Amino acid sequence: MHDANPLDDPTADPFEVAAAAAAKIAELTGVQRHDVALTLGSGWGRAAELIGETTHTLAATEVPGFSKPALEGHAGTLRSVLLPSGRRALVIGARTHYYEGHGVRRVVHSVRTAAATGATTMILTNGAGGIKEHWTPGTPVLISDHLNLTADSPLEGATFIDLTDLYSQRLRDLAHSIAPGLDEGVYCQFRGPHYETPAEVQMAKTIGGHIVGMSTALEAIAARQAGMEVLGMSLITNLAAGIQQTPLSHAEVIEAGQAAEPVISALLAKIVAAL
Ligand code: 8IG
Repeated sequence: MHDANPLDDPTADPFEVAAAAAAKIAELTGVQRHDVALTLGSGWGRAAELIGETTHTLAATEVPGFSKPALEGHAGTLRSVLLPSGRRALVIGARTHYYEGHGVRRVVHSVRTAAATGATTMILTNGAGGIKEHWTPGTPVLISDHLNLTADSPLEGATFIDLTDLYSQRLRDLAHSIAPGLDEGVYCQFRGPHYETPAEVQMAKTIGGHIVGMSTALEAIAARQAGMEVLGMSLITNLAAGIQQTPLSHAEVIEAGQAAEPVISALLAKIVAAL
């Protein structure tokens, strides 16, 4: 059994669905506008508690266009958080991955909804594999740029969007001012859900990639299209296939995420406080 999703109607306008979702969030929370939005991926969840006071928690399924979570441990919630500054954060704990096969409109719906609530800053986080050997599991890395290897785009038709400064230099400078040792890397989005072969990891390295993952690039493009400033951060939960000598396991990824969570969540909270 499944509920109809308005985004599955090919004649629907995805921006109208996002506007309807934002209106629903305003109705259910009484909060008319949000200033910043955060998508919290594996390992980053605790940041929601550290950035401010959660005043409302919605099941994503209450809001038009959102999908049921595909993965246990990916809480399907949207939270409205009151920041100490008085600003409002929308915390998205309901990511739809490209590999779920529902199409790119569903993948970027949360980002478009965030923009429709008024958010002008989009913080995208994820758990990912590292190509640089010194990135031990638990290392947070800023995303400096991306390679979109999905062969897809959230943009439809002749929509030409400049991506030169997609991962905002201003926000990366801000992050560095809070965590001077923070490393940066180019994020490679693969389709997944399989992890890469060692040869694919070598390809990613050769073409300039440092981080391998299955989200974020498509979301970042949609955020830029919506006019938002983007900050991207990866938690390296494993070294990419062939860089590490043992097979990758989902359990290992979850474990590394849990161990690093307090540290990286505190880091992210400091960044949000400085926005
Ligand atoms: I966590 O090694 C996590 N997500 N593509 N490769 C890809 N995605 C990931 C990986 C990884 N680790």
